Order: sequence, then structure tokens, then C-alpha cells
Amino acid sequence: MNELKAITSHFKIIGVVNDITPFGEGMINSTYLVTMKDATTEYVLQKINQHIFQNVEMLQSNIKRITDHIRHKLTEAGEPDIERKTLTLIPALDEKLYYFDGDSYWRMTLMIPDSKTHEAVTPEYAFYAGKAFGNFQSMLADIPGEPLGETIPNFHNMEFRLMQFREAVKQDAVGRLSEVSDLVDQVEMRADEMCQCERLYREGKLPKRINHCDTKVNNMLFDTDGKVLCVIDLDTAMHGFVMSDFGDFMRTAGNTGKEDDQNLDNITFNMEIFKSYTKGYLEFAKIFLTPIEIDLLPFGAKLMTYMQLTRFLADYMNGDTYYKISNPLHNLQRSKAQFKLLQSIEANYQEMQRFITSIV
Ligand code: GN1
Ligand code: MG
Repeated sequence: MNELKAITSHFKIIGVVNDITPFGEGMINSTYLVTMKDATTEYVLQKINQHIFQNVEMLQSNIKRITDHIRHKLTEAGEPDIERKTLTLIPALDEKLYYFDGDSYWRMTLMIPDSKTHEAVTPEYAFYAGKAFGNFQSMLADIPGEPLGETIPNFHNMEFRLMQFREAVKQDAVGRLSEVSDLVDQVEMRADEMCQCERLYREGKLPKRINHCDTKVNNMLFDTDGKVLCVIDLDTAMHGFVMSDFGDFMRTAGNTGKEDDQNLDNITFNMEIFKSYTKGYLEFAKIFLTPIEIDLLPFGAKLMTYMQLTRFLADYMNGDTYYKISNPLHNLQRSKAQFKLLQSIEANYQEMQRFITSIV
């Protein structure tokens, strides 16, 4: 705690730190809540995972551009309560947007007062969430200047993820392949279908836009009345296919179980969440989406669940080098849970397509 306190002293925070405690469910960065003695303001302190985000300068500059642009858009639209509707970065004493302690990179943001995250949502909240992510994409469509930097190259490129997956199979670094060969077969069976976005992009039929690229339900802050305040965890916002953002929300909020549920019977795809979110999302997004993007939204749900399956399973075969785990079988359990969800999404696929046709 004293070490963490020392880190915060390098940032332009106001007041005296009271306490610093672990915060949130992130699987990549380490996050802490910083409370102050005067109890008025709180801050969020994060140690950035620099193995994953190798260009911290670019990372922070992306986030600054995104939050500035959103603030500008909200101001233009005459929105009230703007300070609670976008993140505020706290600069370090030297004005940089991070502090390097010789070993690790740190950053701070203001904690948005009276905000909550949820690991699951009701259909009503899913509708608000759909609107919020639709609005997020539409606000970022005209961010001025250079394109945003690619903070993790090929992050949601399915062809690249499959290449990594096949490399993990080939290496079998910790001898776990035989244990998971059925799942590997299931991945391979679907590989061709799952790479269709990259093919369509090369053929000039599918555009890329700025996406959040981690639209898990817990990456959104809700007000006490259930309305969405803002989208957080902006590390991976970059160019990609809209299916990424649509699909990742479905993968997380549409799962009736947990991402790593041990009881696979808990896991099914919740069509009510799908319907509400889609309605909310399309309210904003139908203005800028092309017909092919709209058609492929249900595919996004499949794709992101499949991609996550390949990522968890590859990490398991690699000996757990990427995701934080809480037990040695954690990545296997996550993989099985994602596969169960994928099967349920596949079973609901036609109904999803019919629903989309009925509302556009
Ligand atoms: C990671 O930041 P966090 O823990 O919410 C990951 C996502 C995965 C997710 C799986 C940079 O997100 O891509 O979908 O875990 N982020 C990165 O839940 O790899
Ligand atoms: Mg997160």
C-alpha cells in the first residue's frame, strides 16, 4: 500500500490519499481504487500490462484523443453532467499521461462518482447498453487527425488468432494438447467460416471503423438509476469490424452463465438480451452501418465467442502466459464455457437473423 501511495504522488491528484484497494474484474491490467482523506474525490490507479500493451505512449495518446473527442461531442450536444459521461485522465507531474517507475507503467483517472459496473444485465439495461455502444461508435466516427494507433496489432483479426492458435497446438509447450484435442477439432471445423470478415474486407466489401474492441458488459459504467453513464476500458479502441463490438457484448451479457462457469448447464444464449441490445444499438448504428454489416451482426456473436475460445484455449496450451488465472485449469474451464456458449449461439442463429430482418 505504501508503494502504491508513492506511485500516486507522481500524479496531479488533489488531497491526501486515504486508502488504495484492488478494484474490478480486469484480466489484463492491475486496477486499484484510491480513496482520499477528504472523501470527496476518488481516483482509479492502474498498472498497465506492458507485455500486452507495448507502446504505452500510443496507448495513452489514443485514450486522450478519444476522451477529448467524446467530451467535445457531448458539449456540442448540450449534454448535462459531462464529467460523469467520459473518463478524465489525470496527468503525471511532468504532464505525461502515465508514470514510469523504472519497471512498470502507471496511469490514473478520476473515479466517476455514483457509478457502478455490472457483470450481468436485464433486457432493459441491455437496451441502454446497445444505445451507449452505438453512440460510442457514432461519436468516434469523425475523430480528427491521424487514424488511432493500433494498440495491439491484429487484436481482433481472426486469421491471426487462428495462426497463434495453430502455433500453440504445434508447440504443445506444456503437454496439454492431448487433453484438449476434441476442442481443438471443434475450433478447426469452424475455422473457414470464422475468417469471413477478413476475406470480405480484402474484397472491399466490408469496411473497418473505430470499435471499442472489448465491449464486455463490465466495461460500461451505469448510473444508480440503471442508465448508462459511459464506456470505459478504452485500451483497445481501434479500427476493426463492427461485429467485434456487437459480438463481444453478446458473448458476455448474452451468456446466462459466467465466462468461466464450471457448471456448463448454466450457460445458454439469452435471446431477450440479444433483442433488446440490438434494438438499442441499431437506433444509433443503422444510420452509418452498411447492409452487409447489419446482416453480419449475428455472425459477430458467433465470431467473438469463437475467437475467445481460441484465445483461452491457446493460452491454456501455452501454459497460461496471457490471462490472469485463479487456478491451473482456469483457461480450460473458460474454453469449455465459451464452447458451450458458441453452441447455444449457433442453435439460435436463424432466430437472430430473423429478428434483425424484422426490425430494419
Ligand atoms: C481481456 O481488459 P479485460 O480483462 O476486460 C482482453 C479481452 C478479452 C477479455 C476476456 C487486452 O479484457 O480481449 O475479450 O479479457 N483484453 C485484452 O474476458 O486482451
Ligand atoms: Mg475491462
